[in-house]
Formats: sequence, C-alpha cells, structure tokens
Amino acid sequence: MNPRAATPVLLDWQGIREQFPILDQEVRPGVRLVYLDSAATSQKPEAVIEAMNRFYRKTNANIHRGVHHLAEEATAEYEQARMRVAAFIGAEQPQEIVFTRNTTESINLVMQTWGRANLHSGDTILLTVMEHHSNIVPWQMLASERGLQLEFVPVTEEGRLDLPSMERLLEEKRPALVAVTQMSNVLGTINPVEEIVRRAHQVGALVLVDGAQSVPHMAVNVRSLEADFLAFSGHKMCGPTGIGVLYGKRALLEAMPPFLGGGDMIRRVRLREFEANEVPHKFEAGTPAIAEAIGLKAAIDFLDGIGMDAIQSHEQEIAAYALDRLSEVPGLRVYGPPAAERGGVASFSMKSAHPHDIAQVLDRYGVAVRAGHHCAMPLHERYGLAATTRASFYLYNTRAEVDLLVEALGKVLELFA
Ligand code: C6P
Repeated sequence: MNPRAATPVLLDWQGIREQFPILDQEVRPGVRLVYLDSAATSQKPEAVIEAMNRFYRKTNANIHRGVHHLAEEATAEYEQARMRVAAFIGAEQPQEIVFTRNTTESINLVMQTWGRANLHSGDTILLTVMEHHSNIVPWQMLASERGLQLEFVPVTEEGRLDLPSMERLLEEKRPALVAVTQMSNVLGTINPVEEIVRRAHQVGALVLVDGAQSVPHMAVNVRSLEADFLAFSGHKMCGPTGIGVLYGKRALLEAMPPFLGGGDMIRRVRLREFEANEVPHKFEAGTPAIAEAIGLKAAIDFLDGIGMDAIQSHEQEIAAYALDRLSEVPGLRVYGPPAAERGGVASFSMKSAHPHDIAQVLDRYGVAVRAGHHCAMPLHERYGLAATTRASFYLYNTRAEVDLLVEALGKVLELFA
C-alpha cells in the first residue's frame, strides 16, 4: 500500500483513455461525456470487453462439472482468474480467494459464517463513522440477533479517523472484530490500515478491510497489511459487474462454516447431511460468475500493465488539481483531507444549490457525477448533511475534464444565484 502520492510516472494517459470505448461519445448532440462517477462504477477497457466476448464465443461451459474439452477450458480459465487475483493482492495461496458477487456479498459472507460462528452476546465490533452501509448494516443485523455491541470510531472535521479515540476504544472495549474501510467513498480519505491492523491484533481483534475503493486505485498487499479479510468488487476496477472478491487467511476460511448451500460447495451429500467441500469452493455454491471472473482477470492484467503506483499517482494529481479548481467556486465546500491523503474523490456542497439540482445541471453539460448520501448516511449526518455531490476520478480522467466540471459549476451558480 502506498498512502501518499507516488512519484509521478510519465505514461501515455491519453492512449490509455482511448482504450475505453464508452468514453468516446456524446450524451446529447454536441455534448461530450465527462465521466466523473468511477467510485460508483468504473468504465471497462477494450481488453476486458474482449476477454468476456471471447469466452462466450469460444469457451463457454459450466465449470468443475463436465469432463468435456470446453468444461475443462472454462474451469482452467476460472481458476487462473483466481490465481491472478491472489497474485495481485499478494495472497499466499489462491485458496484464500473466494469469488462473490461484490464487496457487499463478501462482507455479508464474513458476517453470516465467521460472525455467526464466533460472535456471542456482549462481544464488541468496532466500526467507523465513515463506513459504507455495506460495512454497517450486516453488523447491525448480527448485533440485533446476537446481542453484540457496536462501537464507532469518530471522524474529525477534516475527514480523518480520530485515531486517539480509536486507540481508546480498542483498549477499553477489546473488540472481537474491527471492520474498516481503507478508503472512504465520500471523503476519499486513505486510512492508515496497516497501523490499525497492527493495533487491533495486539488487543486480539480480527480485522476486515473494506477495499472497495482502495484495491482499484492503489497497490494493496494483504501480506504487508496482515488483514484477516479483505473485500472488494470487480466493477470498480475496470472489471465487470457481478464479480467480487473475499480474501481471507486460509486458516480462518478453513474454520468457517459454509455460506450458501447447494452444488459445488459439497464433497458429499446424503439425505440428511452433507460434507462441505474444501476452501474456497465451500463458499461458492451454484454456478458462479464465470465470464465475469475471466473479465476480472483481464482487468487486473490491464491495471498491472500500467502499474498501481502510477495509477494512484495520476489520480492524486487529478484530485489535487480538482481541489484547487473547486476552491475557486464561491460557496463550495469540499469535504475530506488534502489531496496527498486521499484518492480521486471529491464530495462537495454548495450554498446556493441542492446536490441533486447540481448533478442535474452538470448532466446538461455531459458531466456525470453522483448526488445523494452515497450509501454513507451516518457520515453525512456527521457533517449535518443529507447529501453531497461527488466527482470521482480514475486513470482515464484528465485535467481538461476537471476544467469542464468547474465550468459547468459556474452555470449552476448562474442558475441558482
Ligand atoms: N460504493 C459508491 O457510489 P458493491 O456495491 O457491493 O460493489 O460495493 C459496496 C461498497 C462497499 N464499500 C465501499 C467503500 C463502497 O464505496 C462501496 C460501493 C458505491 O460509492 C456504490 S454505493
């Protein structure tokens, strides 16, 4: 992991951008698309679209079942995707990679299996106020079922985790689990997860890291993080929707009960009992997202080909430029820390206009942003807000697009003055 801006790398960013066919279009006659909503979902390069296309044209078959040629090829490609994911995040073994639908399902898997088996009345789970609903609601569900305590690390006015409070909560509450996002989808804050994991382990807690916004944008290595679980989604990292990842340390995964019941997750079934399959298949019941796993592998090949440090550095450069330019807009406040401590996300409010109105006006100029609570209502409440407008950047965005955003915000000012 590289929390700060890496050394700028000179790459052909325009050439990289041109590999994303969707970006080359007008949303209305004469209005070019400016896509600033990659934190919601990223666009896909030709290589990913082509890998999935090729699979359906040449290799499509169900996996782990047939003995015929196509079934064997499809199985091999699916398992190669698993190996590629393992290598990408520095997992020791591919068995530590469970394919899910998305980050949300990965976190729910941990809640339903590890959580149900290990958490009991009176146990504490430590979360933070900046979590996405996916890393709050599952724990609320388990807490009400089991009588668990939920504690929350506060967020400072500047958008950082309040680490002295976290320290106190770790010491006093001795949580069984700490579940924390590595990068906020609203503030862009990159949290010091390596340090958090180290401290949590010292008080005997396991740590689940929500990597939905970090894994697509920076180098994340589970061995240096030492996280027990890491959850992320393919669709935010140039891959397809419908495929997500749960990394878990092998010994933990081995000890966890299965998740969904059905085909492929079993070794043997009798009328009144079953024997679970080995990891990771134990957690992958039914026909999985085969083409999507292959698409995810292509996405990782694409990202790695550029280099995660170069991608992070490019996005921080765009984010720094965006923060500068946005500071010129009267009455606009951006939430979160300085550019060097954040990824490519800028959520803001304007005195004169409602976030949804801002997003609608921006859309007239082709600028795609997200407005709302971004599935982080408690964080918005922390700032006394119901909603913000969010611009989020990825490797294909340019300074010129930031200029178009700021220009369109000028129109918002004219309209709502
Ligand atoms: N955030 C956003 O616009 P899924 O939907 O399961 O792929 O990812 C859930 C999720 C979990 N954690 C964080 C930090 C996230 O940002 C997200 C998804 C999107 O901000 C959609 S709400």
